[in-house]
Amino acid sequence: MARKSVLVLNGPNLNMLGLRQPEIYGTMSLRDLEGICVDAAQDAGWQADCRQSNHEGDLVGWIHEARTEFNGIVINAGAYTHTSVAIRDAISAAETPTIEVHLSNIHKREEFRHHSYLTAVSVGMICGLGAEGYVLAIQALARMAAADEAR
Ligand code: CA2
Repeated sequence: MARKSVLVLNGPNLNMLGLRQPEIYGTMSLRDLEGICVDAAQDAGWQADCRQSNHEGDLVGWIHEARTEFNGIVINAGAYTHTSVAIRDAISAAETPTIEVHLSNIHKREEFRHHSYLTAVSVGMICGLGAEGYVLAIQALARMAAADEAR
């Protein structure tokens, strides 16, 4: 039987991880973060496909792809979290369990970061735990899928 797979999406500017603002986002690079996600998926018996884009349309297209190609989505949409009805609608249309993650605690930061368009269409949201949030999101998707299958 084919391994289940999770699509891990990172949005705008997350390619800068480890290069700037370590006091907010830590010292880990995007490549390191993606490696951690691949390992977490593997530990859960899944595989992870990690992608990053600075363009909203790329993220929308990949979310559409998840409808038929992936068993779950982990998404850090970066600043699009706070602006993008298009990404929200794509998550709704994908009908694929989605967990929103943020490296920083968006509720401890500027007011404009407190609202997310994505939380209401996601299974849940994890913020403020750095890379650990991605690991927990992958583990949660795997456990939920296993529980669904056992029913
Ligand atoms: O905390 C998060 O993960 C965010 O999604 C990160 C976004 C921000 O707009 C959200 O409010 C919260 C920004 C990502 C920018 O990443 C950088 C990383 C290193 C250096 C500069 C930017």
